[in-house]
Amino acid sequence: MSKLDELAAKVEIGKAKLVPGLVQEALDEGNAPEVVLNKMIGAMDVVGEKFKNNEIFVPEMLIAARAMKKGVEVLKPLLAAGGTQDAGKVIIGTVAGDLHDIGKNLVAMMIESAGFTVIDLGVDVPADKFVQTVRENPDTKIVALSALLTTTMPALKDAVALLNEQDFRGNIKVMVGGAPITPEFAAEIGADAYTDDAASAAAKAKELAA
Ligand code: B1M
Repeated sequence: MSKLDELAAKVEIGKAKLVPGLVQEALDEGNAPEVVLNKMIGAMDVVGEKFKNNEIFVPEMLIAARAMKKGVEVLKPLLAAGGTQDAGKVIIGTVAGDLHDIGKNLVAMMIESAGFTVIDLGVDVPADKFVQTVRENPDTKIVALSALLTTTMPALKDAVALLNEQDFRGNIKVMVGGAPITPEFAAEIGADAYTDDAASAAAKAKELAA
């Protein structure tokens, strides 16, 4: 079994203590950080499929997520080896009712490495918290919202709608993303941009803030 396959297998079964070492070994074998990250994302897709098929349950999903987070910690300095220039301020969070944060954290990390100052509001963020945080940070350039559940797509819609009503809306851009979100849905709810992964989110943020 290759080191990458071994890593994926350990992420799948949530071996948080072994995953950082395996990430390092995969890097030492010459695999690019992005390749190692994508292998772990693939492992989480397998976890999701097994959950959908009732082969595993929420606790197993949770320990797999913990293991992946440990692996991402090893990759962070390599993936986020970005510029130091101040591209502006970005407020990010996962919308109300949604506790998924691995993708949001990756987006935050890549945006930060693109030179932005990131205010991460965490998960389960009520719509008015995004508004309040923009008011407290009038130099905000972008608000970035993540949603991972079809059941929290309405919360994403509500948060964007609330942002769209504000007097400051002309001064900020709103970006959305997450597995169930589509470019069509993003346009329909009045967001300025949709991207489907963390690297393209960072590139889009630079474009929007320019
Ligand atoms: Co959840 N979960 N989960 N879960 N979970 C999914 C999302 C699911 C697809 C699994 C499945 O059934 N196949 C399914 C959703 C189905 C649906 O809505 N259609 C699901 C479900 C049902 C649930 C619960 C409802 C289960 C239950 O309780 N019965 C529950 C809900 C809890 C809640 O949020 N209220 C739940 C709970 C959990 C855990 C807490 C156990 C755990 C999360 C832990 C954590 O995040 N700290 C968890 C996990 C781990 C998953 C899976 C297995 C993995 C998610 C993940 O981290 N992926 C997931 C299945 C899957 O994704 N394949 C699943 C890796 C991550 C890098 O990808 O987050 O997609 P992702 O981020 C990507 C892109 O989406 C994008 O960039 C990232 C890649 O670069 N992106 C953005 C994300 N945000 C972006 C923002 C942007 C731009 C791009 O701009 C602003």
